[in-house]
Amino acid sequence: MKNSTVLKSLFVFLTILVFATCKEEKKKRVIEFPETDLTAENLIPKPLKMIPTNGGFALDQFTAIYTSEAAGFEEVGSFLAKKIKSKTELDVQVNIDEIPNLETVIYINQSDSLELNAPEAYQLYITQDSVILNSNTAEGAFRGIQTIRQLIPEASSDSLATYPIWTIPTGKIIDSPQFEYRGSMLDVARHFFSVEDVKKYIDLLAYYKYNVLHLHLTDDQGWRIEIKSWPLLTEIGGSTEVGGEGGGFYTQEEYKDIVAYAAERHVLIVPEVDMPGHTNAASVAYPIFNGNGKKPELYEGTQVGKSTFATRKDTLYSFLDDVIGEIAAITPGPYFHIGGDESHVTKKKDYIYFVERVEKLVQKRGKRMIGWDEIGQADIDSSSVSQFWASKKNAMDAIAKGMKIIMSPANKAYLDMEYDTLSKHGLHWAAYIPTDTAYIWTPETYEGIPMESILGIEAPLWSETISDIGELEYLAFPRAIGYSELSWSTPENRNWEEYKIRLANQAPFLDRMNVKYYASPLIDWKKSKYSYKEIEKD
Ligand code: TNX
Repeated sequence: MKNSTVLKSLFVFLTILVFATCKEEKKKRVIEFPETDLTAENLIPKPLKMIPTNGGFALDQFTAIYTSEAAGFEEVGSFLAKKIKSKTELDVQVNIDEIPNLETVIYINQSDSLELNAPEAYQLYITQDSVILNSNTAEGAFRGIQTIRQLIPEASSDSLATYPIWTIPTGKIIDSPQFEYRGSMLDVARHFFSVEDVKKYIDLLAYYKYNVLHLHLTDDQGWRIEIKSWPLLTEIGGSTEVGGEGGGFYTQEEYKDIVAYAAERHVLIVPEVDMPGHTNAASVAYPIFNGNGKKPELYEGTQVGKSTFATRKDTLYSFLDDVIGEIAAITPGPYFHIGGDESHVTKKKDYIYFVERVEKLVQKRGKRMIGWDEIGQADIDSSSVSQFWASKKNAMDAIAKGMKIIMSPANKAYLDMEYDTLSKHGLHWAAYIPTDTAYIWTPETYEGIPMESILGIEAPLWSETISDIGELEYLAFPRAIGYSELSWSTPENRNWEEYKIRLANQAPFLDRMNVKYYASPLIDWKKSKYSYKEIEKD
């Protein structure tokens, strides 16, 4: 930051503080806060450290937001203002020139403090008069405002003043994520989900401080991303889905719209083209690349492991160079996922040859390759990433190459597994995963994968059994909320008995967002529109 900018923000900040202090006396006369306890708030994921000071900050019609001028901070302030508006109806102004009859401020400040050296670290200092959010980066500030959103009560306390006040407990929060990669995956290939559905999922993930949405864009049943140089991929390959209910695909403009929407929420999109298995839709569009010796036909079933590419054809790699090139060009994030799972009809040596050649194509576009754990069998670079879903041996092989691991063990982290035998949707080939099982495990030590090799955690949502947003929400929530805590919070800060109370208190938020979550009977939901009994009835 330039010196003049530093001075300017310091000036704004001091003006606000002086102003807020002058007003203090008046306010104290008016507002008598009952004792609060910051540590008892229903924050998910649980912050690293909280120090309560038992007072109250009044969010009300006299609150304004000020932000640092550093890149991205004003946007974070405006995002918070919008969310405050939708929760409370308050019109909180952002960076207004003239300080009006102001009582309290939320100041979102860029700070170069070394204590905040992780890019997503933030600190919150909440007093009677101000909420000061410090972070090195706009990304960290964005995580911090999720905490502020969660601290704003659902209802105002109208007895404290003649106008409504939302009381935020005072104290200090020092927070920073345990893992840098905190993701969920959505399979838009088995069933297609609209841009609007994907945006809603991103909104929900961002609220719980996720920073990655991995989109499984292609599979046997459908190709869902426009490739301008190979138009039949979507024209033919995107024409159907599991059950034959229509299919669909994203134009590049729509995909860019998703990427931009995610970026505003500091969420990265990781695109996946799943190959050389899971390629039936591509082969129907362009049969010259088919490698299983059968005439490819559109597929609307749910079996896996029958398709493959002709891995020894050089033209295949020119085709994939185009595909990877076009997608990489509209994906600002550092990763490109090549799938690589369940290539049961690809000979092992052909599989390895394929993965090694495709890795070069990904690197040529300046991206890091991610693949399902099978890719660990190939001779690939330490910069590539293995997504551990089934085979510990494959994950260990990847680690031996210096690769990082994304933890997605199917029996713990798969959002498409049924909760129990009564589940309305889902599969159970890996396990039943009730809400507690999804939470009570330790990714840090799971299966002996060393902590220093773990890039993060991802919860994949496969869509064989779900075809609309309500069904998606049924499988994802509440479990995705638990995975946010597993990937953000330290093991010492996680405890099922205590977590389940914080989870129960997510019901008003989920209801307000119209999320049709599974109201697990293990949770004493605070106030749920979708009670367990209702679910049993329908
Ligand atoms: C396995 S997990 C798959 C997917 C299925 C999923 C269903 C993985 C890398 N492959 O093709 O959709 O099981 O749970």
